[in-house]
Amino acid sequence: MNLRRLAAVAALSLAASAALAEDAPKEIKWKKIILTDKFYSEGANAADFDKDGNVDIVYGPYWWAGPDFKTRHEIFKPTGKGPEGSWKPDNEYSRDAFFAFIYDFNGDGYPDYLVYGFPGEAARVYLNPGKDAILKDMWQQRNDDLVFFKSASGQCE
Ligand SMILES: [Ca+2]
Ligand SMILES: [Ca+2]
Repeated sequence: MNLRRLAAVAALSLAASAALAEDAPKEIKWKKIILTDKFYSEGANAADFDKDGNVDIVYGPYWWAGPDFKTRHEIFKPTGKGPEGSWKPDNEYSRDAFFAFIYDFNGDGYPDYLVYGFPGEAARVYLNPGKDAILKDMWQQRNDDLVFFKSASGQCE
């Protein structure tokens, strides 16, 4: 990239940052919502899984529908030895859902769920079944022929 182009990109970045700063709310408010009192995962994530325009939350084997997050839906059976398949929060790690990532792996427009188990355990992809089937907890586990990511050269990562 030549210096003139680099300067133009930097100027655009600064202008965009300034515009965003002017539109940013002056006061950020937080609302604490407790999804569950059980320990299922070290990570959580958010996406509009049912495409109703409201952000939903995924945490371990479940997702909660926004905007009130009161309805819990199962993606997979939790495997912890604690109550309702949970893990002991004081001396266990979640072995089946350590990290949670969201990506549309099959390109159907619905966000899918990539969950990493505890280091050394399996990572799994759960495909979002779509608007009608998602409320029936019909997520499909897939580990076979999905091409996860390609680099700019077309190589699978
Ligand atoms: Ca939603
Ligand atoms: Ca998808």
